[in-house]
Amino acid sequence: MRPGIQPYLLGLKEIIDKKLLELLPNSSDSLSKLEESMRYSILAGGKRLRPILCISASEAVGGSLDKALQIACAIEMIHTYSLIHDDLPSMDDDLLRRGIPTNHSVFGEALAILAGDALLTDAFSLIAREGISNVISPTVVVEIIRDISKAAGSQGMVSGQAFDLALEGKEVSVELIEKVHSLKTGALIEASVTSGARVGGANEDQLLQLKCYAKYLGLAFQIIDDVLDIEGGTEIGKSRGADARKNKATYPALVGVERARKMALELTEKALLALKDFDDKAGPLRDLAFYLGGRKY
Ligand code: GRG
Repeated sequence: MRPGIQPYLLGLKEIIDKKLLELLPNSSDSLSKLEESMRYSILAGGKRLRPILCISASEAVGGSLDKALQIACAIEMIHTYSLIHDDLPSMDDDLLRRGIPTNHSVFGEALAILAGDALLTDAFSLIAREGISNVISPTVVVEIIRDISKAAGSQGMVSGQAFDLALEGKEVSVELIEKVHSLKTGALIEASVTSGARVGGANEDQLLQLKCYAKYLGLAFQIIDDVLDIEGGTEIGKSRGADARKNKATYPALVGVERARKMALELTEKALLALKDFDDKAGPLRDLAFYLGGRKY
């Protein structure tokens, strides 16, 4: 890993956190439990991987951080909604997320559902506003909305989650796991990269290459996530061993931890290869692939 990547990630995380705080609704009404519940999960932390990917993809094609920042934050809001809903009693029924009690354990199930709904909906409003104020061309904004809504909805993350729930306890093939992962996790990661690339002014070739990078990266990320569910320590911020307890179909459950790690490494190499035509501006994207392929949390 390039020595500068940690400060780069930390620096970006700080900028993203500050902007998220600014973008979240904050009425002076101290009774607004909904807003408190939204802030609780957003400010609980997280690696901010998707917004960082969005910004780094924009920079890789010559775009600026400032222009991509609001879109990047909107994607993090969509990701956080998915985590809140994923933890609900009717879904994974988890008590710990990002190292603290899950949203519904603190605010109750109804408010957790609403906080997720509000984060998802507000995110699209924030994206649209970038077009209205002409920070980004309205045509590009529409393309971004199309990419992100497809990735998050019934053709992406939501259907991946539905498959995931339906497959609990069933025997599945590696191909099927891959399909579920690419919908549940991969789609939003891909949209984070393409959105950033669009903001930065990517041409069609660059978009295709970055899509390819994101596809491999997303899969490697998910495989390592499954491995960490078995091997990770408290730093993973959620209850370890949850996949096995719920009889979830995962790579390490099917092919073993060692083979799963090897697969993640191979995918990381493919992700890097997809960037071969990019210059040094894609350095952070390359470093992110290395980092994710070997991450410990
Ligand atoms: C409820 C519509 C709906 C979707 C849920 C994203 C998701 C789909 C479920 C999360 C469950 C899970 C453990 C997925 C595997 C990989 C993943 C997305 C992990 C969480 O993302 P990170 O590691 O989390 O980027 P942080 O907290 O760092 O943002």
